[in-house]
Amino acid sequence: ATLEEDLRIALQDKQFILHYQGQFTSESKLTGAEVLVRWKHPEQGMMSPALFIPFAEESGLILPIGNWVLETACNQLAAWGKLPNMRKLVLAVNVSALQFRQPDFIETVLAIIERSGANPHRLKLELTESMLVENVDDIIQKMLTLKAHGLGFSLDDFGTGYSSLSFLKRLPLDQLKIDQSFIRDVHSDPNGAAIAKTIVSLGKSLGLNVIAEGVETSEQREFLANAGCFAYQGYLFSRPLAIQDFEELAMGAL
Ligand code: G
Ligand code: G
Ligand code: MN
Ligand code: NA
Repeated sequence: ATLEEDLRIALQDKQFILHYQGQFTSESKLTGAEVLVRWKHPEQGMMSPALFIPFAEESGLILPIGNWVLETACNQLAAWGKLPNMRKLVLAVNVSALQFRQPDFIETVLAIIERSGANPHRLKLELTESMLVENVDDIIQKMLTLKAHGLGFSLDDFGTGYSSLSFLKRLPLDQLKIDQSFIRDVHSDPNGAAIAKTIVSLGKSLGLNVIAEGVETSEQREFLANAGCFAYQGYLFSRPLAIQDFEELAMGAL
């Protein structure tokens, strides 16, 4: 079978699952998670989205897959809404360019939220710079509409694209996510360290929350804290976890 056929079957047979990677404050308090899709392939085992998302984007299958991800994340949020330890957690969902560009993107997102009963204030959408360069006014309008319903926006992989500062300033973002390539270099490369520091202060001067991604060592964490970054995601804190493991983590059992 072709990859496209396999992906269609995967959708039908519910072969996708979500993993949850915690996001933490400088006091190591859990504030939420990024939702990361995996494909439980019947023959090849757990398959990374890095392998199938690009193809899903090309074939358009990212639309039903993306809807499934959003719906599953929203159902989770709705279930957590009833649990004291979980109800403040925010879920960050990756949105691909093709999804965001759909004329009915807003209606689709709002319908999923409505159906699930999730609190929209607990939902954050992760966008990347490359998807925001065309039709900027239209993009801003879409973001504003969803923000009016309570959703937040994070700019993923920040620093790897080509955003100008004036462009960044126009976007109604809530958060910048420093790309892990800069975090990795913080102690090996003075330029990496300078870039990470610059992104933190840039984000702050734009009034945005800044989160560092791919934090693996306590040295990196310390460097970031000194630079004024107080939100972290990375293996030092937690790997992406299956739902049961993530819930245990959130309940303080891990
Ligand atoms: O989870 P990580 O292991 O390997 O993810 C690899 C890539 O796949 C990352 O770039 C991540 O943003 C992307 N990704 C993970 N989950 C989703 C998803 O639900 N939708 C989209 N569009 N991308 C995702
Ligand atoms: O592109 P995006 O930023 O959405 O994808 C996040 C990716 O980063 C996922 O593939 C996730 O598994 C990976 N990731 C998260 N934390 C770490 C980390 O501490 N180290 C490394 N190497 N990868 C990480
Ligand atoms: Mn992401
Ligand atoms: Na990222």
